Amino acid sequence: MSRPGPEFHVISLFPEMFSPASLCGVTGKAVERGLVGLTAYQLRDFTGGSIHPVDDSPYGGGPGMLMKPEPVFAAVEQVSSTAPPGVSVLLTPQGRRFGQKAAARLADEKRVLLFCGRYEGVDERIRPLFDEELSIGDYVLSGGELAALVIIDAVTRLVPGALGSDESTSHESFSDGRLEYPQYTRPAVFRGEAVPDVLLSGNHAEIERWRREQSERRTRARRPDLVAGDRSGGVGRGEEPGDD
Ligand code: 4H4
Repeated sequence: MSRPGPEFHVISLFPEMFSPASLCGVTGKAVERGLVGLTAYQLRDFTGGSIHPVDDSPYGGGPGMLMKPEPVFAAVEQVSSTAPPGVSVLLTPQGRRFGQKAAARLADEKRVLLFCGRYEGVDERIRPLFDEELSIGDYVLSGGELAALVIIDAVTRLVPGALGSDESTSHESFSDGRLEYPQYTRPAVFRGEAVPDVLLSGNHAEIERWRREQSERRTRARRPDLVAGDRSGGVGRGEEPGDD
């Protein structure tokens, strides 16, 4: 069955985090309507039996545990062999920063495999298994599952039909490398603050001009890095820094 969006295949120690009930709103509806696919796999099912652990202590000492390579290879190789061709992503703080451009790129994929790390990270020999490593930000989570949910949501809302017919992502923040302009709804005056007159004028050319100007002003004030085209985000495997 061809669908407008990708099949997401998530490998995790907590696949229950990806149950339809967890995906509310736009993303949950998109899964229910078959616009995107979502299958979550329990990593422990790929250990060859309950006596085999998914983690072990690091060689050379150090805090915490690492994810062992065997179950990860078994899981990724089996899932990749049964799914359509696509991209495999390791979620880690050490990955390239995930951004709107990456969301648009992944939305065009037939299949997106997301591996959710846990513990203190993964055995280094696991990394080459993946096409790319992505991070949702410079902080350390307890697991990659929340990062996977962020990516699934950001990608799914870009899939044609996922948003209501009268909604579009073209005016949204980051869609053109700029932050969205200020928006207002009724009432026209709230606690003494009025909606800008231009938005009530019905003059669409003036409204468009005002919105472009406000978007530029807000971006310069809050995210000068976007204006300068600065790509100082996370760093991928030996590639130029920056989100994509
Ligand atoms: C991986 C924690 C690696 C620590 C993890 C390390 C993120 C993130 C995340 C569970 C896993 C953490 N995933 N964006 N941020 N030893 N995942 O924090 O490299 O510091 O995507 S380590």
